[in-house]
Amino acid sequence: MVVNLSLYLVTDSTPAILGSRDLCHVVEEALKGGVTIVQYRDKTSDTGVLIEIAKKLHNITRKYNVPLIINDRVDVALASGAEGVHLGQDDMDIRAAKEILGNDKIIGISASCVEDAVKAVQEGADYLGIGTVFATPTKTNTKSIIGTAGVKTILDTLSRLDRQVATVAIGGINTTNVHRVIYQSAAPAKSLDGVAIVSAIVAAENPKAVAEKLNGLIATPPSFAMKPLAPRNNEVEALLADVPKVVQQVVTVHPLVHNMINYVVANFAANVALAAGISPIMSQYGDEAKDLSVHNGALVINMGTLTSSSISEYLKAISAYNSNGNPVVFDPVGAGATHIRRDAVKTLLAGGYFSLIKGNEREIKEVFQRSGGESQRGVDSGPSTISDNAKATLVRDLARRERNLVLLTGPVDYLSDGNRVITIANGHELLGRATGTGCAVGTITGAYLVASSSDDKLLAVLAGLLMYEIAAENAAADKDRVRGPGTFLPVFLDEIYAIWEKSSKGDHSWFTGRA
Ligand code: 3NM
Ligand code: MG
Repeated sequence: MVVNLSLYLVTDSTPAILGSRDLCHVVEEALKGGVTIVQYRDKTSDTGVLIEIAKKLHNITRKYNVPLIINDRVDVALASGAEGVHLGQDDMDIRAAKEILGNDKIIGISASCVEDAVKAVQEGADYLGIGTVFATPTKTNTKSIIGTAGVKTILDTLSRLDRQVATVAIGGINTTNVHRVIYQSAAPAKSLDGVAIVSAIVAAENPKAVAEKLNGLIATPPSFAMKPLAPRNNEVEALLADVPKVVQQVVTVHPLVHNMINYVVANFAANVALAAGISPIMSQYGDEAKDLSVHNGALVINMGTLTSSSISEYLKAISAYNSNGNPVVFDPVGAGATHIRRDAVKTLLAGGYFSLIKGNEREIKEVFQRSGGESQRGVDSGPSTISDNAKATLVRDLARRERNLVLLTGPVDYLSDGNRVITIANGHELLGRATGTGCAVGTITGAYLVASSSDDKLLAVLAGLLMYEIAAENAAADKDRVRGPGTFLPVFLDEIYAIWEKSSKGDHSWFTGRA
């Protein structure tokens, strides 16, 4: 049976989600909004009531030519004439269910790990519900939170089996994250066929409008989608040849960068931006992003001075920029320092798509572990000790998993789009002696991501980084004026400005032989 799983509604009759509304009415509204399959999930009602409601729901779903699936209860599915059942790992096994229901009914299975998923496919499941993607109040007794990375691992394994089955992801999916769930969970040879949703539709004030919105999002590719490019033979030379052109382009465009940046470095980052021909705005107020994101600008999330209200403000802003397809840079400052910051990293990675994640070695490691969900290995402790190779693998794996760019900064920087890994040895030791010099890289790279017209987003970040680090080298070389960190900073700004001045005239001499 061919079933359209693209927008899979799972019901919930509890007061916390349904409220005092009529379930049949909510389901019909959702069907009007374009839900493609409905599961009646009711863990508390008695059998008689279950069958009665299932029959009513079935009358409605039939009008819309949409299959009705019953959660857990093969008997209720049979009695109500529903098109199938959805079984958890602790419910009746597939073979027994098939014997009772016959072969033309749909059987869906919940899976939260590769083993469960493979077993279900081998036993003949028609589709899999993969989750829990994100922690959700709708189901708190979940086996594990697997994130989009966990979904991707399962899809990747399924893609190699002989028998192919359809899949939906479930858990905490809503209009703000549906795009990135579909995008980031896609394995090279297998993507989700849909998403399963409870509260975002059932608890909505207007279930029809939310279903319509979700449907529209599912049908259009995300505007932030990034295509990693295959490395060319002379990759590094080819990239470097384009760097001064990108710098010139940014200078011409004069892009806006919205910085949600820590208060220690806000002033310095704004000065760097101005010197580099970038228009900075510093705002911690998430709702302002709605207005700011309509301009062709970038957003920088720097959690250096996190407060109890920061996360919700960040999420509002990320959502606004994500829906416009404008770049968002994430600087997870001090990611592993406290449990609050570790949770913040998880929440932010679940809540939106980042075009670029930029951090030092410890921060990038932390992001890699946190965002993989509980199935990832534990947190490393102690000072940074990984080899050059391990750093290259880390940035490549994180970029591949998040389908974005990752920049690990240090004496040597590592930049990857998931295919290519570029190392950059430019810069100067004095950059590490003054605060804000790392954070300002977020502002610079955000500006370059939004202003570069190249399809190659890695090139954009590389150009911004090289401009910045060459300016630092130029400043440090000015021995007449620079005696240490204090005198370095103003000369550094002057050198950024000098590159701006040259680039605005099409003069690329600042770059020749410097990278
Ligand atoms: N099953 P919401 S998570 C019913 O992980 C259900 O198998 C899950 O609700 C699983 O869309 C879940 O409101 C609840 O987050 C999903
Ligand atoms: Mg169950």
